[in-house]
Amino acid sequence: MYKQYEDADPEETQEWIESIESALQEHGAERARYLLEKLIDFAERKGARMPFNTNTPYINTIHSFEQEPFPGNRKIERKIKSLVRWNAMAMVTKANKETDGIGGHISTFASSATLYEVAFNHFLKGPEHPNGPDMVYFQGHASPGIYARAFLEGRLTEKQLENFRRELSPEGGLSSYPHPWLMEDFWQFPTVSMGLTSITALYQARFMHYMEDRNIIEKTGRKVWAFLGDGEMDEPESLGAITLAPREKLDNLIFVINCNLQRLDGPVRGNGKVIQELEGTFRGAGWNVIKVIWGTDWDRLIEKDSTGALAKRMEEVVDGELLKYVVAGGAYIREHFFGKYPELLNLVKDYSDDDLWHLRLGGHDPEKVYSAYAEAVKTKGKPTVILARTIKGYGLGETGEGRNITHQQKKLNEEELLHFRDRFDIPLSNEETIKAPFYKPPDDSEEMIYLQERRKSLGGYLPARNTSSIKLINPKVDIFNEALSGYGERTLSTTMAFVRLLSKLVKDPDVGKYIVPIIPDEARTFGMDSLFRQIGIYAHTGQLYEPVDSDQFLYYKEAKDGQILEEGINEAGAMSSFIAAATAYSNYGVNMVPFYIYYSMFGFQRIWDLIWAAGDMRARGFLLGATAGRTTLNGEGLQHQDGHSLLAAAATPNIKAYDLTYAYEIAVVIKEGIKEMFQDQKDVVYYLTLENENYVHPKLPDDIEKDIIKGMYKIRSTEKPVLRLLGSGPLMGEVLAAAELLEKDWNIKPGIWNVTSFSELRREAEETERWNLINPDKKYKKSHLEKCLSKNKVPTVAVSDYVKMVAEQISPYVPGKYYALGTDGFGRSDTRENLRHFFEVDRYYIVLKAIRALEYDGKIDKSIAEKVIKKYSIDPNKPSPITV
Ligand SMILES: Cc1ncc(C[n+]2csc(CCOP(=O)(O)OP(=O)(O)O)c2C)c(N)n1
Ligand SMILES: [Mg+2]
Repeated sequence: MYKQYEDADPEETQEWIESIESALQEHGAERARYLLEKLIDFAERKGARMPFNTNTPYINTIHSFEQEPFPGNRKIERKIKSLVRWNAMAMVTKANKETDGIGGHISTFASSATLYEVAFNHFLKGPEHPNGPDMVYFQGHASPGIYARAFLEGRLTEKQLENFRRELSPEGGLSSYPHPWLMEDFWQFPTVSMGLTSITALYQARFMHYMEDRNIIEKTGRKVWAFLGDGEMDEPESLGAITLAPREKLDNLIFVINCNLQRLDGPVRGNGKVIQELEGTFRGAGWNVIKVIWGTDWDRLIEKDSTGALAKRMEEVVDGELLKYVVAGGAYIREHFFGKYPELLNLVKDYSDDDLWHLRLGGHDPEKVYSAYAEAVKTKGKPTVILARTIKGYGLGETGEGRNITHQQKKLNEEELLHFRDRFDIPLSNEETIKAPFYKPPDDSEEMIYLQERRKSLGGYLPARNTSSIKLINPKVDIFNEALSGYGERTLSTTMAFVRLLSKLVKDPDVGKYIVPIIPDEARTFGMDSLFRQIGIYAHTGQLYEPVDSDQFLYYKEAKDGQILEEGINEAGAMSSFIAAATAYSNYGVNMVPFYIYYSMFGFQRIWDLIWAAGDMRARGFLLGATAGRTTLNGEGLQHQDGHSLLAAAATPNIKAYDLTYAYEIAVVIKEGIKEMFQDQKDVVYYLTLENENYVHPKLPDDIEKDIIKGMYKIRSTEKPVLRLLGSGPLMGEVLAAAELLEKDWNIKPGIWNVTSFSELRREAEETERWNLINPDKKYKKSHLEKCLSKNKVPTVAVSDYVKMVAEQISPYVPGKYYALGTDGFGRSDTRENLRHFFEVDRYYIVLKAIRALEYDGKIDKSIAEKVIKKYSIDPNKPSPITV
């Protein structure tokens, strides 16, 4: 390294350098590396402590003499790239000229055009490739460039480009960012919530190994490519999971980080060097790191740097200053970069200021980018990250290139358009240019023929999402029999009932193999350890040790073909695995059925953004929030007790959420979920809350299966309706007890309903109401809720172990006054009984609420409520659970 410029004994230093030089010349780099490692090892053993350093010098990892030759036609590829650049820029400019403020990004793709074009022309395998397509995660806000290329390829029309960010226009438009939900046969991976690309791509690559190791798919060398921004790498999810990749030997994974050194507001690391920082982090984690910093123009200077002054200067200059060079011109660069040392000034004495300003950087040099990709795809046993230095807003002229405001630039003025046209040789007249038209050469032009041939030889166009349908054989009906027929006198929790069902499902001869149980280190909590032995925990390397419990029947069994994904304490990673499995139907053409079971509180609250992305990605699978319910999980307290995930679930468009009471409900819902997602091919995710309270589970009553799915079924009706009680999940027990008290102590007999899903009831009621609104000429339709409750305007009291808003979702659609009891506020640790009393959802509060509801309706006298309070010792001075 060049940090210690002062040398106590230069002669001695020179001797050492010469020795290594001769080793390099005579025996090559491998031998030189060996010698250096030996020396370091020796010095360290003798007490010379080496400073820890994960960095290499600030130069390209691949030296010019090691470069794989570029096989393409540079001239034609430049033409194509220029056209893609132009159309991408024109698309955003037009959209914003027409509708000011519609937004879009020009400068990001301008910086990464070469990174994408080299990949498209030489590396990314398409859907018809015999080995199967690569999976490509595009940097979300580089979408204009990806659309522009698809336009040249003939996949998108001019009209579609015109309607960029105008998806509601009658002819259809293009979504702002990659959204499979909105462009289902185009985009595969939603990437624009920064941080999610890295972690989901990592687990996608890992899931590919899982599918190969379990012999569900063949190993054909498919790759996962993730194109990322350097600013985006600051998200904890971007770096938080990177150690997984070397550990799992994911040589199918390639990250390409577009290091334009800028994010939205300014530099990523003004006072440091983001490329070096990322290199250190990735190398430390065990990745193959390829830095592509300098273009071919710099090679000559680097070769001539006999004094090491250039290397030293490259090392010391910070990103903030490097960014200044982009905008300040050649004279400034000569003075401030090269002017620091006389040897450096001398090095560039033959260069004009203009030459200095236009020395090309690595990420804009196709030959450098090509050789990095070529090495990445050949690398065995570990993942590769390419750190490519680029310029944000490259080619946008003096107002846009490299400026801090460049990210916000949404259109080009006339002068800038003309400059852009000249810089990239777009064959348009001045008159045409200023209208920013889309431009596509004739199909028989050399560049169009080249572009089509390249994609054809790589297996067709990308991005492309596979929408072809595949059918899954039904699980055998008898799998569900046990849960449906109840467990007699035996008490058990819904979690246990679910686990019993899951262990039967994995044994099903047709479906079992495709079930993917995913757990973040809570299998024992949920009583799932029996599955360890039964189906094994997936481990790419198998089990290299004898587990401490090997003498036990249920030992911790890891296996190469293990079925369980045990992700450790890592909900974000586990959810990323879920996403990979839940979209395998599209990415691999195989229906995998993930069951991701986790501590309910650490689901929606912690990783909702990933769940949202799963929705966008059209995931299909089961999420199971176990140890759910604010008062049902009793000892754990505030940070563990989930009383609101159902609210988040209700707000996520394709989540079907259920809070279930009895084992038969679980069986009915899972059976239906498998049918809906894996036979009817609907893009929904089922979310079930599961609890750990033990109670008796009866047999499935007749004819209620459809009602369970719709969200509500009748437990008991009364001859003369006076009052309704709605119970949900484990609090059904309190509702039933309250009904008994009402009858015994107060001679009131309520009707009782079990609500399996407030959100499904609400959705259907809302949809029905909408239909009625816009169809005044048609016969009035009734929602399930209305059909169940008729027009009976008796008061309703609904109880759940969640915040009141969960039950209140249906209140606009319930005839009569509606009252919800719920568990708003921070949790506490105590017994279930005390907690339910504290949160005012126990049987006594339910009775009180019911009595008061009748009183408000003028049905009974106020004095009764006073008696209720007295009889059940309800303390009016008890602290409120909702005030903080
Ligand atoms: C989680 C999240 N936060 C903020 C944003 C808004 N955003 C969009 S682009 C951007 C800057 C991106 O910088 P960088 O990753 O360096 O990409 P570049 O455009 O420089 O290639 C920001 C902050 C986002 N998309 N996602
Ligand atoms: Mg950036």
